[in-house]
Amino acid sequence: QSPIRKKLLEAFRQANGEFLSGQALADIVGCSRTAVWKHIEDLRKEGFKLDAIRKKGYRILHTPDRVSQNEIHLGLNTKSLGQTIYYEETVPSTQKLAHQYAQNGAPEGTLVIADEQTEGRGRLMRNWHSSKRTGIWMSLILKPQLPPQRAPQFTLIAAVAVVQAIEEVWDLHPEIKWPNDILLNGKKVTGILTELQAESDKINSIIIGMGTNVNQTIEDFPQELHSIATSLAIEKGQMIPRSRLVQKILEKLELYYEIYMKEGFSPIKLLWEGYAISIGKEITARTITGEIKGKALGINDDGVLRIQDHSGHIHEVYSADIEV
Ligand code: BT5
Repeated sequence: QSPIRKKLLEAFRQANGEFLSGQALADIVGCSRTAVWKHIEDLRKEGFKLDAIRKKGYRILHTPDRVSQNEIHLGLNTKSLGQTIYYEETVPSTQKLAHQYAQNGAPEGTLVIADEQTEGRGRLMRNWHSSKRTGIWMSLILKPQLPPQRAPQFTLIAAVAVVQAIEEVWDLHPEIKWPNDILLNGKKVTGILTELQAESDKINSIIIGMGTNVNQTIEDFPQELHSIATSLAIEKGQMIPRSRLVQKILEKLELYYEIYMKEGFSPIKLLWEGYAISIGKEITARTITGEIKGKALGINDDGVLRIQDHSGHIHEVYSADIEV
């Protein structure tokens, strides 16, 4: 992504659908009018629709439903999250790629996003179905100066951000199933996978993988997911531009990440509890070491789930699959 392209898109964003003259654009981005024209031609090739009217200049009429740097940067209102974007049409897994970028010194806020994943994964190496151009498959790199034990909280911060983004952009009302599922009408619309590169006492990078089903129809999912998965389009009854949602998720995540770094986990916890299902209910938690049945009391200040079994004993569960 050239800096000129980024400035150009930012100028169009600020113009908010109004015309900008070729000269004004040239001044803003600091290049010649011919160079501006070339960039505009490139945008057209990528599916942007631009009006060009003599004496008035250019304006953007339509942005394509793609999730490459251009579409995301046009209208992105963040300081650091998503300011660096690596977009690929197809990758095995954005998570895997983000690990590599993080290792090679990618700055905080770097986003890795793809239109398709051929080996998308969930927790415990499960598969994450990521069909082409239908969803948001992305991994975000953060570099908080924190001890590694704080990492699970990032799944909950991300969950709050995604829920609020979906609420604000599409007026749907998702719920969170601890620790990492976002549901609409009881079916999974988003899964979150938080991973770490850390030393014993400090985090180097946190990699937050977020997979959201956006424009799938039910036939786009494999049979085994029909009863457990849904997409925003299925719930809303209309197709949805993915880049808008990516922007909103990044904006919300930046906001709550900042609050979290300043004020700690308690403000996030409050919000999270407002969206959580299964708190206060009888649940079964399947962990890798066994099953715990009991009442979900809530999460503690580390984001750990507390379950009281029938003998009254309280278990603290770091990761599990929950059944209500
Ligand atoms: C998750 O795991 O929910 C975390 C998913 C994270 C995916 C993102 S996409 C970008 C980044 N790159 C990656 O490679 N991964 C991350 P878990 O809680 O283990 O749930 C996995 C289970 O969800 C599977 O076993 C299926 O039952 C179900 N599942 C698979 N694909 C799904 C989909 N597209 N929608 C809903 N459910 C799905």
